[in-house]
Amino acid sequence: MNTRIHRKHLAVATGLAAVAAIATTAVSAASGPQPLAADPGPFDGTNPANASIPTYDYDDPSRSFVVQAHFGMHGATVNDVSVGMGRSRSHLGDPSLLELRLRSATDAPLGSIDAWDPRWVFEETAGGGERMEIRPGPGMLITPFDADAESMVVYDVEAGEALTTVDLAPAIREYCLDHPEDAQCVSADLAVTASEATGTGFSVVGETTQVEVATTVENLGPDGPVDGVVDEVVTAPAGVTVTPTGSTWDADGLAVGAPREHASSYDVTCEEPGVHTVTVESTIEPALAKVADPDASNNAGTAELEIECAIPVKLDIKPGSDRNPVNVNEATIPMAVLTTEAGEFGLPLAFDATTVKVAGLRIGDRDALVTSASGVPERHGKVHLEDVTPKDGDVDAMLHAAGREIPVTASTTELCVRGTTTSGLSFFGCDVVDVVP
Ligand SMILES: [Ca+2]
Ligand SMILES: [Ca+2]
Ligand SMILES: [Ca+2]
Repeated sequence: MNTRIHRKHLAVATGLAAVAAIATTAVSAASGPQPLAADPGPFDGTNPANASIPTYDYDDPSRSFVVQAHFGMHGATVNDVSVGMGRSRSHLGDPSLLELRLRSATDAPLGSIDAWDPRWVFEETAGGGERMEIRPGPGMLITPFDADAESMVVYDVEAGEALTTVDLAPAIREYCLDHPEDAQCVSADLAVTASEATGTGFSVVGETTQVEVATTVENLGPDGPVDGVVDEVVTAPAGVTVTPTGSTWDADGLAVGAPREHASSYDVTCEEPGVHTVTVESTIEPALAKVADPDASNNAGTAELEIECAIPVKLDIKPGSDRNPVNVNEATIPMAVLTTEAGEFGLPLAFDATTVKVAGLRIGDRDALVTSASGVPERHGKVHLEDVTPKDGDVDAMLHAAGREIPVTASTTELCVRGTTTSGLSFFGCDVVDVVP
């Protein structure tokens, strides 16, 4: 039984090697062709024995990626990634146990570094020798910093497999936000400066209307041009569904002082009658991790649009006639909004026509009614309640429109009605007409 097992991590051995390398350089410089006496150089005569303690150079631009992970036999779990303010030791001469493959934001290869595998440890053998063993456990990878390297594939060369892909972007983002002066970092205040939703804002249950979202983004500087990515997230209240539920678009090459506009379109389908407010929040952020946005408070903009979902109703122009002939000078066109059960005439909801309010009720062309509720009022200013032909026992709402005031023209093919019920819900329905001279 071996009672004196002794192991040391290769990193320690490597660290010592690095120190040895520095020492070697110093010796060779000191033993150069010029003797010290002939070239005093910058030596100021300070006695090393009582010289002040050297101060650490906090402005040393050197920095490194420090990745802490738990290494298993076939994978690694990353615990922490940071940008360390210090020089990464050289990987020159490291064996090809791990290959650390750096990738850009677009996954383009930026080169690779051979590195020791933190899982390898030396173990003393019974005969006094040493052998290398692979042991899962925690380990640290330190590589030179490169602000363009947004991920690092840790590849186990011997096993021929990738252990993990390390996301370096959050660490670069944090570092560049803290160090805008770093030559590798870029500082650009991206902002959403306007966001507006437009649309007709009116539809019926079971049908779809569009919402257009116009968003303006801008690079407020100081650096540019830079690429931004805008994320739009839709919030749909109960009563409507919106597709898609969001979108992402690129604002590439944003130069300082050159705003960029973009339009997105969403389909809003009414599920329940009533007024529903759809919200779209647009948020911009730099595409690259090395681009720091010093002010996050202006990165989002919100656009809202109210969608009025009406109850679709059955309108019967000239009850008793299927052809519905009207002429362009007709003073009074009779029409009825029918009381219906859900499913009747293919309508999704039941409708009680006795709840029709005459106030605000308008009759006319579909587009004018949908976009601006423009049409003519009920000609007599009242709703005539009666069970129209064909009589089915349900009381309907008889209305009359002044056709020449709409006006009905030779090209009119349908007339519609838009109004509200006594409970405040909208309704909408259309019927065909056959315009006769
Ligand atoms: Ca900003
Ligand atoms: Ca009819
Ligand atoms: Ca009826």
